[in-house]
Amino acid sequence: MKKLFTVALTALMVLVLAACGSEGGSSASGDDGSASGSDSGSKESKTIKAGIGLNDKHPQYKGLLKFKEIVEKKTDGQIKVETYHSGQLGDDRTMTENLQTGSQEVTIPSTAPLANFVPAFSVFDIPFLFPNTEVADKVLASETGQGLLKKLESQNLVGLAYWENGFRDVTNSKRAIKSIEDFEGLKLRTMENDLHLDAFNKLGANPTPMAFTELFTAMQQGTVDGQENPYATIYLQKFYEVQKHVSNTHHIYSPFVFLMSKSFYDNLSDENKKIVEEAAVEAGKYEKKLNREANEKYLKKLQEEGMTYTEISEENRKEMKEAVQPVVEKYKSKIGEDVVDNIYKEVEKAKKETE
Ligand code: KDG
Repeated sequence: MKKLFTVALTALMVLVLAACGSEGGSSASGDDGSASGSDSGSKESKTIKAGIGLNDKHPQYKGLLKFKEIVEKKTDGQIKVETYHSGQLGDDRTMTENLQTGSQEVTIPSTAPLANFVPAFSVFDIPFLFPNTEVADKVLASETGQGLLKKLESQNLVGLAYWENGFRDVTNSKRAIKSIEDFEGLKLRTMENDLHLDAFNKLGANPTPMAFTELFTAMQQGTVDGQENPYATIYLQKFYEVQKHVSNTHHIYSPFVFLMSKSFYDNLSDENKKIVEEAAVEAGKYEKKLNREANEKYLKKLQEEGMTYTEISEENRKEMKEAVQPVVEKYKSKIGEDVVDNIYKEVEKAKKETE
């Protein structure tokens, strides 16, 4: 009897030890972040800290949530994406510097502030460069457009995709903008970009460069009379609460660039590099779709919120374009003669293909 008890106890202890061993194994593989518990292989467990300047209502943030969904699903939770909006991690310049130092992994600025890191991106600040979104899409997808993204690598940045901010329109609290004369003396906030500054000087305005995160307060306090952004931003950031007039100047088409820290990207496995690359492109298509739908419907909503809309005639728009042409010549060498010449060629090619 006693022997039987000893054997049973020994068997029980073996079973208990075996169970501990496997739990230890599963918790060990769980530490690798292999949520499915599948063969761990060389699993990597990383977190992407992603921040933008616009708020959580904007298509840009919805696009970022789509990126998060795709990456976390395709990496089986190995890579987690933390999302931040409304400048919680800083303004565009600060967040881009965060990527360079490695304290943040993703941000999605407009090309205008990005030109402070890679001057060639100022090519997209050439006023009236793109006549419509069809031409913009083709040029950004062209060898010239994609080639610009490569220039980011020298700044410890990786440009994974172009997303869309959109055609920019002027708002202000003083007067209707119908012709070039109406810009005279207007205190207009511009993005932190010298070409924008010079262009609005040429139009007769009194421009002030300012981070996006400071803009609403500056308009509220009258530090600036006006600003320029796409309708979606004007509406979703509630600029109608502090601005009276909006005009369809459509003076610039702003791309966003989905930026990743190069030091982070380089340390990803080849499989996960492919996942983040494809996720940035797929989420960008989603963001562009939402952004175009938003820009279609929000001008009407701005008027419903009490803003006065003024249509710019083609003749007056042509006069504005002619007035700022000398600025383009001035910045050609800073942007790169080849970049400017090639982008104009791509625009002409895209115009022919979309006529
Ligand atoms: O982070 C969002 C900004 O990059 C974007 O809104 C820039 O259009 C812009 C502006 O006016 O600053």
